[in-house]
Amino acid sequence: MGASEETMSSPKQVTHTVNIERDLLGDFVHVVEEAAIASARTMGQGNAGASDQAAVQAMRQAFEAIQMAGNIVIGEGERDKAPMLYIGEPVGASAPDGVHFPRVDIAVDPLEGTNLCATGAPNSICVLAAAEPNGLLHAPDCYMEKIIAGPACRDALDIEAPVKYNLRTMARCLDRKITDLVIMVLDRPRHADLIEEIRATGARIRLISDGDLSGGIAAAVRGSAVHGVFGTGGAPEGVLTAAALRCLSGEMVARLVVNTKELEERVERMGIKDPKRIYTAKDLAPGEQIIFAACGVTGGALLQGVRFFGQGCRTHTLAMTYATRQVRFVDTVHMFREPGPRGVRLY
Ligand code: VTB
Repeated sequence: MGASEETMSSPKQVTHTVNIERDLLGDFVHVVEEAAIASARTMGQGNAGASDQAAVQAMRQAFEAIQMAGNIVIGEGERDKAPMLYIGEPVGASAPDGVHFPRVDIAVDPLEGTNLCATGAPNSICVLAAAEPNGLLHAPDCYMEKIIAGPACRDALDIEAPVKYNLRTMARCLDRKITDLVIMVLDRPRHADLIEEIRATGARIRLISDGDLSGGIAAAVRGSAVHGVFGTGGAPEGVLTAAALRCLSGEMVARLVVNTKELEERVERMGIKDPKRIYTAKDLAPGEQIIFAACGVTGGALLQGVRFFGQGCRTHTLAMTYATRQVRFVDTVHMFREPGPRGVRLY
């Protein structure tokens, strides 16, 4: 270990030389792994609330060991509604007197796709994003209209343009025919017109019952067999998607759906001046340092689910950083006890 690294390991020095990505990535991988293991134990039991609860508790507990002054900016809800991981909750280990841990804003979706987990369907994941203070938009818990695609479509899509225009552009950017595109859309009545418009272009559609966040990440990773995500889903999921897309250099355009007086007031109270503003990934996750971590609960397009075996389990995590440009697929064997005669498998 070099002299400078030794200095870094002293908590007293941390505030002077904060590097969130380098110092906290491993800790955050552990957090999503713990949440995934806990919720995976509830897979298929048909109780989405219990699956979510398991993830929330495990995530909250894992945060307690991290040397950081964490602040939940996107979480389970407002303080009066969510006992844990509520918006504004401080998380992290308590610092000894005179020591200042680095300040980190954190967005969590402890279990994205609670119904997917509860029914054993693919693509449920445990997710978090972290950045320096104000590095993630404090989005209201409302809907967001989104178009998400990979790096080939950077700066090319327009949320105000017709669906046909965006699909043509995507096809051109990806150097393929529209009929070769696969577009993911949440299967909801509100998307009936959108689905018709996509079908009319000849593009192929994959309807999903939940999880436009994991779909959005998949769209920005080559080989996932998804080229774009269109439609309206959660705004908090939108911010998490944006954090991932910044790390993957993907394309995202989005707009909040503010369609009631109450929402208008809420959005204004949150300091959002123009509710019709069109956001890019950078607007939603403007951080200079960003960590994104997602661990598979049930296997899907991008990540394998948690696999339990006699003495432990195996998890699959996507862990990325923005400034230091790392994309890690982390395959972890968690041994609950000393491995028996079968030991550890290669994969
Ligand atoms: C959206 C979507 C999520 O839940 O929030 C959706 O972004 C809820 O939409 O990925 P509805 O109100 O139409 O059910 C997810 O699918 C899962 O959290």
